[in-house]
Parts: sequence; C-alpha cells; structure tokens
Amino acid sequence: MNLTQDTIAQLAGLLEDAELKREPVRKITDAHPGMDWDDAYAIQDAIRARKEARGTRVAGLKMGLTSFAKMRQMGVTEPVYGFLTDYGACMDGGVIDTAALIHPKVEAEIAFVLRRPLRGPGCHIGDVLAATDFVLPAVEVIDSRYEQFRFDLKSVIADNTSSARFVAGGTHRRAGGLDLKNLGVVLEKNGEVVATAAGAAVLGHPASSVAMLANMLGARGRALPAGTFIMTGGVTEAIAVAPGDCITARYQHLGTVSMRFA
Ligand code: 0L1
Ligand code: MG
Repeated sequence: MNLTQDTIAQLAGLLEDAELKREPVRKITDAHPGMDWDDAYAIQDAIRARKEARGTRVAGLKMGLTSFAKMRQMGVTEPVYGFLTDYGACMDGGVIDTAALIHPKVEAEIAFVLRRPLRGPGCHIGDVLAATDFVLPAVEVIDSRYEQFRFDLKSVIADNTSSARFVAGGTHRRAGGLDLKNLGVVLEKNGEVVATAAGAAVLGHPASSVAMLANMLGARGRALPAGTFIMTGGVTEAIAVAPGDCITARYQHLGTVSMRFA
C-alpha cells in the first residue's frame, strides 16, 4: 500500500460526500498517482465502514465490468467488485428518484443468491452452481461519483464501483434447470429495445463472475457467506437514464424487471 491511513480516510470521506451531496469530483488518481490496488479497495472498505457506522446494512455484493461490452465502453480490461446498500434496494415496478443521483445509468444483470458459503482461491463455475440457492433477474443503477464518468480502474474501485441503486424482480429459479450461458436478455427504454445480450456476455457464463468474486475476496482473506446476494455485472453496456424514462429488462425464463425514473 502506498497511501497513509489518513489519506485513505480522507478520500473515503471525499467520495462518500460526493455521493451524498450529489457533487461529482475529479478522479482521485489525478492527485494520488501512486495509489495501488490495495489502496483502492481500502478506500472502498473505509466507505463501507463509514456507512455501517451510521446504520446502513450491506445488502449484497456486485461484480462490475464483467462484460466485454462494458470493458470496451469504459476503456478498462479487468472486472472489479463492490458492495450494495440497503438504501440502494428499489422495488420492481417502482419509481427511482434521480434527484438523489448524479448521472444514473442502468445495466441488466443476472443475480445469484448463495445457499452455501464460497471461499477462493480455486473457486470455479461448478463450485458456484453447487453452492447457489437460486438466480433472479436484476437491474443495477450505477452512478459514478466522478465528473462525466471519467475514471480509471483504481479510482472506480475506490468509488465502490459506481454502486447506487438496484432492482431485483422477475422470477427466481434454481440455476440447475437453466442454461445461463444462452439465457437471452432484452433491455428496453421507453418501449424501444436499446440492447440485447445472452448470459455468456458476462465472462462466458455469469457463474464465472461469482467464482471470480470468491477468488478476489479469497485473495484478501474473505469469503462469501451463505445467503449472499450477488449481482454478476451488466450483460450489455450501461444505458443513461433521465427523469421520465421507463426501463424494462426482459429475461428468458426469468421474467421482467422494470422501473420508472422521476
Ligand atoms: O457495475 C458496473 O459494471 C460498473 C462498474 C463501474 C464502472 C462504471 O461506472 O461504469
Ligand atoms: Mg453493474
């Protein structure tokens, strides 16, 4: 690690204030070019600790930048992980207030809920499918705290991977009976199809995103407990939304997830 504990705490405060006040900031590596991966995750952990100290509960974990479409869109090459908050959970079919956000975008994702814990290293798709209770469709609303979504990978990790809101819905199904690799997803904005994809868009199979998360956490001495809700990453590129927009994500075999932005 290259940053001091004081700098990590200060940067966590800066990014959390940017979220809570809706005031975007410059990417933090501009002022701290020596920041390394451990520093970036330490800042994310410090944001999580600040929130938990105020009573926020962690509602699940997320993988980000797991599809080639997203990596291409953001000009990065590696997946990242972050956490979801209880106040970020929104109702399927409900209204999401953009006044609380900076520049929201939506991503159609496939979520997993674990029946048994998973611990890396060495975790693979088979381990994930054996440990999964059910899968369900979910839409993530991301909202970078950086001006104009301009960031690099370390800055985005520190910013809790742009995590803001999420909507889980549709139908939950046992993973065993589903071909998750070929599962089709259609994303609609205001009744028009804006993106289509299959589950394989996420690292070849969405379960490999969960395996990668277990392995990334394992490298930091952490595990995924039973019951964890995990969003595996957008199957398509992210789509910008504004007040008045209606989003529907339609999933083969898993139903739909929808929301309106106000
Ligand atoms: O969930 C995601 O894939 C987002 C990761 C962070 C990058 C972004 O804000 O698009
Ligand atoms: Mg996402």
